[in-house]
Amino acid sequence: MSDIKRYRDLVDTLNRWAVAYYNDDAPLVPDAEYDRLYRELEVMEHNDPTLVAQDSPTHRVGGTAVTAFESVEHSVPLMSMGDIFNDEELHDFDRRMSEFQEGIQVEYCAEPKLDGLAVSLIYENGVLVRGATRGDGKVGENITANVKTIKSIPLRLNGETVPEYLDVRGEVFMPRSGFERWNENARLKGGKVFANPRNAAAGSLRQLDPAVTARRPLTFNAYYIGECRGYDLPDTQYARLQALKKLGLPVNPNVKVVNGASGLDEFYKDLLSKRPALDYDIDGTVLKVNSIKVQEAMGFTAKVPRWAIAYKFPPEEMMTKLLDVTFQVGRTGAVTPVARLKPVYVGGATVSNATLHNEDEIKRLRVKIGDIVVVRRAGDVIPQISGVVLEKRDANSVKDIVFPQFCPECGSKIERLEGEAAARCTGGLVCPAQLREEILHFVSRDAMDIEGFGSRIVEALVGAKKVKSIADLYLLTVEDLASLVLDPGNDGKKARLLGVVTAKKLRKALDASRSVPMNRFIYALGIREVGTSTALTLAKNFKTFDDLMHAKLNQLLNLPDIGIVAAEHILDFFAEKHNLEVISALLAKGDLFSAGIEPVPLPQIAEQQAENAPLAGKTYVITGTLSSMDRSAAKEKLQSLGAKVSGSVSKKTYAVICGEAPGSKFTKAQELGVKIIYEDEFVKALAKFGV
Ligand code: JCF
Repeated sequence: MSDIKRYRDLVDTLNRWAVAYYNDDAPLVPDAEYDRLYRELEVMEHNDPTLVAQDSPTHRVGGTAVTAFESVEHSVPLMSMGDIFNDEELHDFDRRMSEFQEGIQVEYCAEPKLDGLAVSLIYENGVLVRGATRGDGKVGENITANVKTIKSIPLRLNGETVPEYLDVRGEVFMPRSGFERWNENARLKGGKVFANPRNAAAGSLRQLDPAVTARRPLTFNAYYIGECRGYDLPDTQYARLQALKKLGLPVNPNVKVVNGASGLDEFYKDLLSKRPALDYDIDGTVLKVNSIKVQEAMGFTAKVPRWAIAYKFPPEEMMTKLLDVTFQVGRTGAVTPVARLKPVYVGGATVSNATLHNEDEIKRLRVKIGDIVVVRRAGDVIPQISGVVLEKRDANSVKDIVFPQFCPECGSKIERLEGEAAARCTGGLVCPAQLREEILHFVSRDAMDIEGFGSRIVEALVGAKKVKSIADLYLLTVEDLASLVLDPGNDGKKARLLGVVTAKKLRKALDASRSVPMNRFIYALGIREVGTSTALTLAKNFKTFDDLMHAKLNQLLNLPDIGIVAAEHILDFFAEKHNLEVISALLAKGDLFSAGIEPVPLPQIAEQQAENAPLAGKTYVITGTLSSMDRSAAKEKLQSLGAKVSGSVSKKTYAVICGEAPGSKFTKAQELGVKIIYEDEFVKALAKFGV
């Protein structure tokens, strides 16, 4: 093969593989094979620079830096769109579209509205020759070298027949996962931290040095054809997007054809509910009349197409005033600063409190009381302060946030351990806030699910010192409960007695909660780092609660999804004398006033089949007398590494552990050719795994 032919072949192959990898999520070859051909291409280009093609994947890493971007004119302007914000405006839009077509029910192509930067990409005979920013719509900046570094943008279009000329428009954006990874790394290494994915994408795309752009995790979705020559395009918006996809251009997977205002409304609501789970930011939906013929007939106003509209979501960020900061003590003693805000409507709800997380976050934001702050509420996530509008700060009327040194609830010293973000109240048992939160967690729906114990009642129980631990809940009599005085809540309710009716309900709820699936009981204990899913893992892997209480470090570490941090919290929890007392009180049975909780074991996962355990899937048999440990200890150690231990040898036996004076199992193993491991080897091997 001639050099030129081989070169062309390499470029085409690598580009094809890149599309499969980045756009179709379906790698055609292992990474190493891609790397091998890529290196061959690099060598060829190095030896003969005249070979270098416009669509060479080596452009992906960024070429030489420029001092300024060149201006380029768009032959067809990049449009913006009108926007609407509510149902009424949606119906107005649909009515206009319908009236244009004699009142028929209109078919629409509905898409997510991506929150990135609009770009135009020009392909000549299938080769990417120019990338440009939107600019003012008529004139943008030439960012060809930068867009070539974006892996999901094909350098050459796919297929036998490609347009002679294609000007395709779409959005460049940074996926949330990439944004978070980037920022995490930047915080660690002291690099540039971005405010949000949109800023990150904008900053990354306008780099004069394309090598910088190449390192940023950008991606692209195509959504519109500005101009196309020498290619038969289908006659609906939706089909055109599919055509772009066939050419190798990435198209958003959430695009749909819907009918009428009700179809648009349903699409909008569905997308709004999917929004938190998407890996990219969207700020609404784009709704287009699907028929291209109708689009062309309707045309444009001075600024925007008549046949499309952006139906925006309620904004997730709004400005408001930070009135004060208070400090809340959680169940583990963690002290959380809470921003008290002038109420503001954001992300579909009125917000008057937001978390400030911890002391470091306050420092990072440089926020002061009296500042105008940006409140962010995305999905059902707790509202946060995402920034300060320094522009609006009046230096005379702001004051510093002072982190307390003593617990606002019990006066104990607040400590911050090295390497921990949270400061904690050291009060433990004496801190009413910790007990209150512990009880609220214990009774909550995913835990013991004891109905009726709201924050007002729990506050009163703790305040009146009627309970000193979660176990005391079960000792409460109807009289104890009925005589509780409920303080006025901040909901305007007056102080009053709880009363017998409610008291009886609560007592009944307590009694009904005794028999509880083990995972809920584990979760209810409030062990740090043990959420519902970890609790479930523990319950499935320990036969009894007692087994869990006596678990060893390596047993915990062998379970899926349990890391060293959670494992250590679990060990610490069960090593704490007070916790053991509370657990023993919770499990105590016998007289009328025992709590008598009954954790019901879950069906066991077959003897520790944890996938990542070192001996998972292997069956061992022990024979003879071991001198360094007894047989049950050997069995436990093997099981803790994920092995199965069986009493008889078969073809399925992986190995036989052999001590002094072995019996018939030894001979059977020899007959079947099963591996035999003698005690000294066995002990050494165990030591390697730290058991
Ligand atoms: O996702 C977007 N931001 C977006 C912008 C999607 C579209 O389909 C667009 C657009 C801007 C103009 N379509 C046009 C015509």
